[in-house]
Amino acid sequence: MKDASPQTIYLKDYTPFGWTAEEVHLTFVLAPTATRVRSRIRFAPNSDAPKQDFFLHGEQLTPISFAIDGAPVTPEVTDTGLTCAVPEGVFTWEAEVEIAPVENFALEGLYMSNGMYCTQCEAEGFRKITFYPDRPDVMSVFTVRIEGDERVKLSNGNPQGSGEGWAEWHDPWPKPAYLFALVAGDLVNHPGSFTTLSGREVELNLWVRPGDECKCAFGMEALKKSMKWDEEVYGREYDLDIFNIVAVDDFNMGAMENKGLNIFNSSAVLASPETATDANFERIEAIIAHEYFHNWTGNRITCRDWFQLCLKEGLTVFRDAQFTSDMRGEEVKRISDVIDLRGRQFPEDQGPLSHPVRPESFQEINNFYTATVYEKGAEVIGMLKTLVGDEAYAKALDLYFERHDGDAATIEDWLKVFEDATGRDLTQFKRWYSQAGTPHVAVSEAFSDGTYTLTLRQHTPPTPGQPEKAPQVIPVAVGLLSPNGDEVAPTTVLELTEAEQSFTFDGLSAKPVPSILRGFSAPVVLERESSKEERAFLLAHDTDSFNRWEANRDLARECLVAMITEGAAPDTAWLDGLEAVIRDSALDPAYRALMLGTPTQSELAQVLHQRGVTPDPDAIWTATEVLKKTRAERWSKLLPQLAEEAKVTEPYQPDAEQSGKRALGGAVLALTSRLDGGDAARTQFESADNMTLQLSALACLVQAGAGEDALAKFRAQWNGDRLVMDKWFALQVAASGPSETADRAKALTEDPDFDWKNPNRFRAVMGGLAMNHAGFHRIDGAGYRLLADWLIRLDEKNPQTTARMCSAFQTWKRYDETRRGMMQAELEKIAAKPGLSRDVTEMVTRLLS
Ligand code: 0A1
Ligand code: ZN
Repeated sequence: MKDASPQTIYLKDYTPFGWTAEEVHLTFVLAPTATRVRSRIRFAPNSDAPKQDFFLHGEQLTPISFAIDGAPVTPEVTDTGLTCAVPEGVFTWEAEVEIAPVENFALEGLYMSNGMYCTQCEAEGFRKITFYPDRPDVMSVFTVRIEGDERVKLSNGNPQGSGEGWAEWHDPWPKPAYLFALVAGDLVNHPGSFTTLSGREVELNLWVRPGDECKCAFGMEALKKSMKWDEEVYGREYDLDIFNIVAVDDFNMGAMENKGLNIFNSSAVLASPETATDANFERIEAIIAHEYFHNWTGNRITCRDWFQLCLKEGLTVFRDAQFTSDMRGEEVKRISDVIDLRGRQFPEDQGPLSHPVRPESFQEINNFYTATVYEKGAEVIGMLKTLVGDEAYAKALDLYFERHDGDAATIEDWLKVFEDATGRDLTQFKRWYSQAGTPHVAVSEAFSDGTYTLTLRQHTPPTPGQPEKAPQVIPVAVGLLSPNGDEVAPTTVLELTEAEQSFTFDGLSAKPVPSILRGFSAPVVLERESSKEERAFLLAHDTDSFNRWEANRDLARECLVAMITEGAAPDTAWLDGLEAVIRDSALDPAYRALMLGTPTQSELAQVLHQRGVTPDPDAIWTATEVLKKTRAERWSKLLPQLAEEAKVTEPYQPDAEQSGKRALGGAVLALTSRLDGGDAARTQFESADNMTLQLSALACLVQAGAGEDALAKFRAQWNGDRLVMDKWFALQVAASGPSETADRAKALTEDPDFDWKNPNRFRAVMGGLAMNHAGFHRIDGAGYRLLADWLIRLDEKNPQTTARMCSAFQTWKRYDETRRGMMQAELEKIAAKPGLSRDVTEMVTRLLS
């Protein structure tokens, strides 16, 4: 597995492939240990490319035979591919190879999950299936024949014929190899259909293992809603006769947008009220939309090379966020996305793994499916839309689809479309793609003679390989409120382009209160000295619901920081201000639930670090606990009232309205459990008829140290359900107290159901450990050791999932000497492991740099 000297690949070195692949014919003769793959490809010289040797990627393939124009040839085969002498003009390449899907635990290429064959080819998995120019700019029309006894045999495109033991598929749309897919197994389907805007009937199928049929209805509806939304909002119609989705249990990521044959981690598609939570339903709806939207942003227009990954991912995340906003409410979606961005992308951007939205070099592309490429990539598109306006955005997108349909495009192409559609020069804006790091925007203000002046200063701290940063274009949405709470200046977008710039507002009768960065108009850290009173004022009066929430978050953060660093008591003035909001039954329960959330412990660690204070995980945990207890006691009368308001009397629906109520109810129950030792939670656990209520009650019981019998009951009830059992594993680690987290996690790894080769199960325990801040950072290093030992073990089977989980150590440098030393030692231990994969080698090298 070890690559002796992993190679670094650079964006600047891009050269096109010397041939085009005119058409591709593949035949699979399936067998678990000896699948035969025959390929027949017509290659033609590519006049746009420099002269080069004919090289095809190929890894872990057993060659059987090769021929060119029907005559056998003997290429030179290495660990990474082959070279071969080829004729001058057009020629037909044929190869036969053998692979062993049942031995493939990396879950890349063709592998088996519960006896079913499936593939994962993004980013570079196709080279584990056959020899091929496995790069996204080589697009071809694929015809696929599958031979095997499995009842269901699927590939991309439209079915072309089938008979006893075989099936053929033809995909008329040229595509890169990373979008190839094959599935074969004894699956059952949940059917549906969709009529497109132009009246074409599309057959829809959701394929699952027998027994999972009852978990399909929601996913199917989500698919139909996505298809309709993309027609209505982006004018994009589906382009094949059939759309298949398959659920598999063993999958490294959430899902994959293979043309006409999306493959999903079963956790990202299967749901029923009894087995999935509201959050699961919402995630499923978003992922189904995301994969479907890729059909245009990713498949019809793909990426020239993997450096352009954000071209498809940033845009598709942006589109799926728009979809969720439309389905479930804009304000709640925006707040949730910002919480997620700060929780995952900010730490990445502020540590050793920081990289630009469009990286310029990599060793293993799988390591760049990151929050920066995805979520910051989506933020960049949001800023572009804010800067040019909605109409111009729509015009630019139309032009993008018109100009680049069928292309493997670049970020330059994308920005050019906006320049051409709007006449705007985006040279400076492009820095968002090339400069890593989170910009900080400092605010100062002045008021005289009715003129209010806001001065904004931007500064981006250095990141690996980028010591100096140039100013970026930052859209700062600002509104002004008068001291009595009226809005005296509605939201305007200030364009900060210089290192320092002032903006004035005239004709004001009194010094206003500014509401800055409304809707989180840019992914930056806002630095502003403002009084508690002013924040409390915004919490009570801001007309921008995001900033109203943000004011509360700021107050919560300041309160906790004061408790941690000065031993201060909780800020009761803030708690009273918050109480007024929580009591306001005119406000959406989901919004009120978000208001009840507090900054996570890792977010607090980040804030302290930014202020030059070494975070102490135990002190952070204690302060968070004290605050929760204080709130519970202070609001003891209010809680039953809120619980009543949060009750849902209608039959379960995972819609925004009911989910919002249950979210509020869950937050209230968590506080109530601090007072009653878990009595209310036990009642809810016993009577729950849906997973949202059952699981939130169980979490409260475990958290209160009273969950053992409930855990046993839960296990007995759900033993046969893999997805629910993942929750059972995850919750115990996530909800345990800091002193016992690592021991819990260790004990769970000894459980007979800890199937560590299954990424969902591995993540349930090890991800739970890494996310339990104080538990992971236990001062004796037990958390670090346990995780590192398991990462070393998993790497032998599944480098991709291992490498992703190494990011648990990405903040190691911010802690005290003892913890820092222990984390460094664990990272060095991983790095020293003989035979370490290229994926993990790159991650630990970057982490240690
Ligand atoms: N393109 C998919 C995610 C994905 C990426 C890589 C994978 O394997 C390395 C698998 C899936 C998406 O954005 O949904
Ligand atoms: Zn995607």
